[in-house]
Amino acid sequence: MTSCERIDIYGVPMDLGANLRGVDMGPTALRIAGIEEALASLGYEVHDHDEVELKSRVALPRDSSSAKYVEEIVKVCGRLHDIAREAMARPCLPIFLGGDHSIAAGTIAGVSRHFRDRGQTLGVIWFDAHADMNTPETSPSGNVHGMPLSALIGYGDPGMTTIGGLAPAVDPEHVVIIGARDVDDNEKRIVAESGVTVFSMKEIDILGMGEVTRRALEIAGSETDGIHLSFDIDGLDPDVAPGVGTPVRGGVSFREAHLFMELLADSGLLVAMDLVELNPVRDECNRTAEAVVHLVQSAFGRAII
Ligand SMILES: [Mn+2]
Repeated sequence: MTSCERIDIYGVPMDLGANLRGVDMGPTALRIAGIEEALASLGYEVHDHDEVELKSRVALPRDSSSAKYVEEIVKVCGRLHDIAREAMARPCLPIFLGGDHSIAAGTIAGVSRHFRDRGQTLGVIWFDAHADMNTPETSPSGNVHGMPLSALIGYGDPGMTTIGGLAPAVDPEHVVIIGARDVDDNEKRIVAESGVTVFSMKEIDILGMGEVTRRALEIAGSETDGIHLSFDIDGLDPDVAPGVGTPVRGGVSFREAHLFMELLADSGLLVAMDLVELNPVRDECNRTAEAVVHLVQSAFGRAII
């Protein structure tokens, strides 16, 4: 189970960081798939705060810079920092429904700030097909959803790296990426020099998900006071999760993801979660959202026996 009996859900329908539109409908799809009821059925007190208000790209001038829409994204992330910090102090376990992955630059900064104010440390597990460690200089696309993790550890756009004012937001020593299989060439250099630990699909294949999760929990959880899971749905194999903007073949299977979530629940270390990059436009009758809700239940302690 988790550290808290209360779960607060926030929808963040932001698609400014992604290339394809549609992830702004992610929160709605997860609600239709029954995320609130699924968590309530496990005995949690669940509060849904509806959508965080933000501008869609329709309301903004077209941006084709090396970090598209970054000014607006930084504003939204600043608000998410405050929301996450307040939620942690409530106390509750916040779940942020994206939206594209750039929102994690705000949510994780806010959760980390809460811990730091108490002399504590936050670990991060970044479940993803990508490393999300580009900077405006290295990114081939300029899409900011490929930059939040590097921003959290101090690389990249000055607005993105200083959300909430305390930079870097997290210590790379306690950051683990799981499921990576598509890392840009220039991004590889940042990954290597940053000090984060990466368990790519190769390690998952060789070691098995059980051992990878055990090691990940050790790195993100043994010298920290809790783990923020930033779950990019594209980390799952496209056969399980077709409803994403950037599918990459050869991903984490349903069974592997279940095992990961169950072991995370067993650890008791989960303190906050992002569920991002769900794109209902690409989905088949909402089955990706339904699979995700099923997996989330495992992370919150639904046991087989
Ligand atoms: Mn991502």
